[in-house]
Amino acid sequence: MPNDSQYVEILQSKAITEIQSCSNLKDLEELSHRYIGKKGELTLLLRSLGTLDEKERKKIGQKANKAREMFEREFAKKKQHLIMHEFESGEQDEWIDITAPGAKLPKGHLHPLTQIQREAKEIFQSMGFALADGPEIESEWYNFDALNIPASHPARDMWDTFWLKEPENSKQNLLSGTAILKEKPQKFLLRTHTSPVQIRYMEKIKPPLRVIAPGRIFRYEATDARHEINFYQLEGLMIGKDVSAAHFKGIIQEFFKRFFEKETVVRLRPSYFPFVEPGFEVDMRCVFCAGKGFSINKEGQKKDCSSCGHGGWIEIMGAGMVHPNVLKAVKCDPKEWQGFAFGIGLDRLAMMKYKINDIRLLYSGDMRFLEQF
Ligand code: FA5
Repeated sequence: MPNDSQYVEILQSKAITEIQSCSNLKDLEELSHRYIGKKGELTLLLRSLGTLDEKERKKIGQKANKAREMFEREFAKKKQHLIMHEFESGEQDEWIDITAPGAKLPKGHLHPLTQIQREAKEIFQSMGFALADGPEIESEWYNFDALNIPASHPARDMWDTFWLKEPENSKQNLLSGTAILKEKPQKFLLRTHTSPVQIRYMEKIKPPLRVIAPGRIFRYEATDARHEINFYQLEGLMIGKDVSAAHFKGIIQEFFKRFFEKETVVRLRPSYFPFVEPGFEVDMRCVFCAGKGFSINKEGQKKDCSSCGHGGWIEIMGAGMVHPNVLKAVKCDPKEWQGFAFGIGLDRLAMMKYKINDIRLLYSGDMRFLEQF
């Protein structure tokens, strides 16, 4: 294919002339196929750019892109004109064939995150967990203080927070709450995790208890393939006289098995969260690179796996044994009661289940992506 500048100009002028002299919609659509269809002349020209050296590619590439843009503009203009013309001159069919089979209406479906949340809820509910909910606008007390993270605690930096402006009359708080809320004017924020629901639930329900609380949360942080500023977690809490970390392991293994419908490779590693002691994080082996941290592309080149940040594992949840101070905050005696809590990243579960390699796709609203679920 000739690909010098002159050829681009000739092609552009030929295409525009043909559009302008087109007299009906059918011929116009054919022109679209001929120039910008899969094997169209402009498409092939753009594809052949890769064979040129860098300088030529840049020069001819710019011209070819402009030619395509101009084609699309002229095409849209002409189409509008022809539609109006056909409508005005009554050329459009004015009768309806009532015997023709009806066109199928496009059917919507639930967003993959809603599907994931429902599946996870059902599994935990079948294991006897109750369901709870909490507000997305949360007070500093529930989100931090009651979870053993007082104002001066360095762990507050673990959650980059969207703080809200203080209400004018802070006594008329948006949220009802504990005695402490009533005594002390509160700062408000977009909750950074679902853990405050632990406190809200234990204020109302006394142990023994087991509960889950799925919901939306917010973090003021940079996004990448694994991080969003707005995402979903599912909190879990189980309190009893002798609930141990072994119970946690058993329940979570059973959850994974039922959720992924196969054995999955997970690992527990020690971690720190102020509201549990000891604390751990649960990682799942990356399904994109099978734990290698890289993949080999068609050309045989090694490519770092961006989904797991090259580590081979994806962090799915934080967990641990509920800290005595958290139990004390809800007037529950830690000498009598103990238990575990966990917070699962639902988006990460969706990524692993459906092999979605970038979390941002879940929030893109792109129908080509969403229609696959
Ligand atoms: C917490 O949010 C703790 N509240 C979890 C917890 C609950 C620990 C109960 C102990 C007891 P963390 O910040 O690690 O922890 O988040 C938990 C999970 O949310 C992570 O494992 C990950 O799966 C997911 N997650 C965290 N940050 C993001 C993000 N920016 N985008 C998407 N998912 C995220």
